Amino acid sequence: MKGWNGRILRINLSERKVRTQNIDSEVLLKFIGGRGLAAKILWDELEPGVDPLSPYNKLIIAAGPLTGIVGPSTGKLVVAAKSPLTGGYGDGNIGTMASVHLRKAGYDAIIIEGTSRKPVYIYIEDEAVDIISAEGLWGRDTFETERLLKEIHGKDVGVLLIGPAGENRVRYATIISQEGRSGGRPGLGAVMGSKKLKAIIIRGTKDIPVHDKAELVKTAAQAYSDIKKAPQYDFWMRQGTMATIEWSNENSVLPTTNFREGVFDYYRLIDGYSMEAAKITQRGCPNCNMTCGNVVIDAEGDLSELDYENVAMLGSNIGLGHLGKVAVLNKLADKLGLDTISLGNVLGFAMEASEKKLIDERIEWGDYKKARELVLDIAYRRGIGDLLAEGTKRIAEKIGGNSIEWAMQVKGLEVSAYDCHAAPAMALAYGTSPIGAHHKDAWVISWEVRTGRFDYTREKVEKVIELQRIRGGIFETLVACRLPWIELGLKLEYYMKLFKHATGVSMTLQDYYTIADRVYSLIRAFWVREYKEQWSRKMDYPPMRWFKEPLTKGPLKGAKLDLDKYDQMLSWYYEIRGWDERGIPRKSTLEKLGLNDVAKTLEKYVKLSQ
Ligand code: PTT
Ligand code: SF4
Repeated sequence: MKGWNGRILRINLSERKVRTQNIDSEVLLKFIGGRGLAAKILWDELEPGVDPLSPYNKLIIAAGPLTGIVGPSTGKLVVAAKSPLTGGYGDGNIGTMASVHLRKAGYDAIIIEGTSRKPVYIYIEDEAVDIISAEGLWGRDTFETERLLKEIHGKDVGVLLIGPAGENRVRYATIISQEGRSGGRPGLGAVMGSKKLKAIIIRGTKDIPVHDKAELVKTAAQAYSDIKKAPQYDFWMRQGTMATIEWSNENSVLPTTNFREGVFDYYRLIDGYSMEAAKITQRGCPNCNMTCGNVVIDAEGDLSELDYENVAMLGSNIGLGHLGKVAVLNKLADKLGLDTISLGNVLGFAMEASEKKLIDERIEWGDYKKARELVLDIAYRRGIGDLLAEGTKRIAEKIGGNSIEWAMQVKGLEVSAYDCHAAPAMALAYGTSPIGAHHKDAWVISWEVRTGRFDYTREKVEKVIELQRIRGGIFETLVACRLPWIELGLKLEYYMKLFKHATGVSMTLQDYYTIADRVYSLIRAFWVREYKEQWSRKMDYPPMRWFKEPLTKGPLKGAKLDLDKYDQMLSWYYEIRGWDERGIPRKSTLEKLGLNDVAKTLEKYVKLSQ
């Protein structure tokens, strides 16, 4: 079958063995690639209950049929594993030249298993795979490591690597590429570190097989042109995701002081216009004509690449209204390999815990000097940093009080930068995201702000599911960036056309929704198999702060969520998905989605409803 390479590279670091395996075309058609393929491999191959930081966890790096081909923003890869932060399925999406090189080297995915005794990195050049000592690289930051590796292997390679945070198994360490691309929020960097794997370097020299190259190039050219013609294109090129700071503040969703509030008095000092004043260049992922990585000079005179999430979480959420200083914290996170969203949550949580005297450390809101120190302490697990490296859920369990209510996480993964005191649909999106509280699967907030903040309707639930099907299903399995579609309105039909020209397989949007639902139910089955009888619908609840503590400032002062009404939305959500009242896929649903084997296995762990 064209469109896929049909091959996986399997590398066992304990045994230092490398082999390639063919992937069944049936599996590719059922799961497509990226997240779909990764979830299928993890379900099939992981023993339930394995320690995510043990040799028995597997790190999956998976492309899809659009990855690396000519087409808008197709330079993306999915990284996945059992998460050390949540204990469930975890993945992330990273823009990197490694995506293009992986496909050109002749693979659709890499499975890394086992653990090396000593630090190593992997060098892949088409069929040749070397496991090389990384003794001289261990301990170095991600920027320096990438520079050194490129000195050895040349610039024409793709690089995925970890920093000290991943080496020290910080539970929200990520995988970094190209000095500012980061993927794998649920601790995928820690998984890599636990395998003593510092980096993966890939060089591919072949053509990516496609079904109809001429039609593919024609469709891609039209799509690129539509992107450039979008009315918002020029403004996007100026501010990228940073424009969201102003929007979020206006709509009272800008996370402020650990999500107590949705407005920040100093938002102007960290918004897209402040960023423009400090911007010196922009960069981005391969094959993209709307590059959104805005690079500014930080308060220490270094370069730092800013996105909305980074600035909201390391700015307003910790009470810091100084863009240059926020940029320093962001640069450190990139160099050390820490997820900025969880990091901003942890710092905000620590500041609140200090204020409430639940920890001895004194950390004031907006205290940049202390925050900077803590970022380093977390990455190296020094002093209180060792506790903070565990993520808000585990810290709350340790320090007690009612802190679990304001540990802003779902299933252990910290929430992204949208406050939900007055956004029930967005709260549901966080609650039901397949990796814990991340906005990537259903950024429903902009639709919700346009259509009504305070109602808890079935329509909202349907919208969340529609977005999950498109964002979490289509984009995460084709593996392409979703921003051309969301931000500049590129039509979804383009992706179906690109898929057809790449693979020769025709699919309607509806067909694709079925695949998305299959992947969602499979991931849910993975979670349930891990948690067994401990699984309950409460796992899908957002943080209690949003239900119990109203906003005290801004135009929506007094707003908070209603738990009974949220529960009603959750029931509708389960009903539409074909899951039971516990949020567990029904046997009939699994069978309808062609997951009969999954149903059989899952039944060994929990009683399935019909
Ligand atoms: C993503 C999450 C996001 S989502 C942001 S900013 W965003 C944060 N970025 C971080 C960073 O940078 N450095 C760091 N050390 N940690 C960071 N953590 C946070 O990680 C990212 C873009 C963005 S920028 C978004 S929305 C879109 N996300 C996509 C997605 O998830 N899927 C997809 N098919 N396309 C997407 N396009 C956009 O990609 P995670 P990236 Mg990222 C500095 O990885 O784990 O999914 O978390 O990959 O290459 O950096 O691109 O306002
Ligand atoms: Fe990467 Fe941004 Fe382009 Fe998406 S829009 S591919 S995140 S540079």
